[in-house]
Amino acid sequence: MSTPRLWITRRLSDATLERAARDYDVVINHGDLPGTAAELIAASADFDAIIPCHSEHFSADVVAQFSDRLKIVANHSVGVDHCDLPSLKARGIAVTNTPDVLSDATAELAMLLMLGAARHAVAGDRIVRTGQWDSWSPAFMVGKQVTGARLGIIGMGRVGRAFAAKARGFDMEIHYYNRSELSAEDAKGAVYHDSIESLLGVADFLSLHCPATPETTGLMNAARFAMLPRGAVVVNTARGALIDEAALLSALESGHLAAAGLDCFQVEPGGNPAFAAHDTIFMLPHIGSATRTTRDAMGFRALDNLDAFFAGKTPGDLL
Ligand code: 8YV
Repeated sequence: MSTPRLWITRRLSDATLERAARDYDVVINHGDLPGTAAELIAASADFDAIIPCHSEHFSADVVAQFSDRLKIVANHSVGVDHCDLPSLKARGIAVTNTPDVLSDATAELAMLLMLGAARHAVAGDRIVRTGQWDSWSPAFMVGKQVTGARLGIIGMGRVGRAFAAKARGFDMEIHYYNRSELSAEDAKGAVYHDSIESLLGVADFLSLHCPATPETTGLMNAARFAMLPRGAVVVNTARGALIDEAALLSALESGHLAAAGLDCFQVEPGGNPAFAAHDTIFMLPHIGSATRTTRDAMGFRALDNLDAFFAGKTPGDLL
């Protein structure tokens, strides 16, 4: 077989691009803008493989217009909610993702968001930075202690477990909801709840680590925010679709929730402008996996999947 033609839709890490150029007939989108529907459709006629990010949307409508040339979509992401998997499967297009390698980086960011939200990072930074720090008192910027508190995790997959591991370093009491109970070896003492409602009742801190699917869209709505203990802190490094943002805002404005730490939003890029007025919301722009180490590992994992596919083997992360 001649060298497969590969389209890389975004500027991945240098090491990834070098390896891709060594092994494939590769075209890289150095402009680094998200691939449009028209570009994806055109690429399906010119390339055997695409490495996209979550910024490219393989909707049913787009996939229906694909040519037969495209054989594999090797995602540079663990989340695949941007891909209509049944449509891609029906077209005989293989789809892979990059699990495991971003779990620690994402868990680190969840920890940053949890601590920052709990301890007034937004207002504290601004007051010092803008020269408005003109007084101090014992009652000043009193936050919520993480050490020893109860942490609820929804979705105890790889990232959820990595976050639990870091939270154990803060002596947190870990509770989780997952579709199935973990083995004792994986749970490491975390308490299983067989319903989200049961988990919410004990979650002084709540962190979301489940994928966005039709079932999890709007998972945290007004009724469920109300089930959290008063003064709870909510962290989301998974997907914006999991949270009803208007309900989150109401829960913060009413004082029922103390704070939120968000790396994901319903609208990305951009986020929710209504959040900007709230110091209780510590926000980052979807950078959970954005460390040098992890970007290389994600790119290499996507290339490992491609290499296996074009060698006639089953890619390790075939979905
Ligand atoms: C990535 C992510 O930054 O992997 C995912 O699902 O959401 C992020 O960690 C992004 O998808 C890179 O393509």
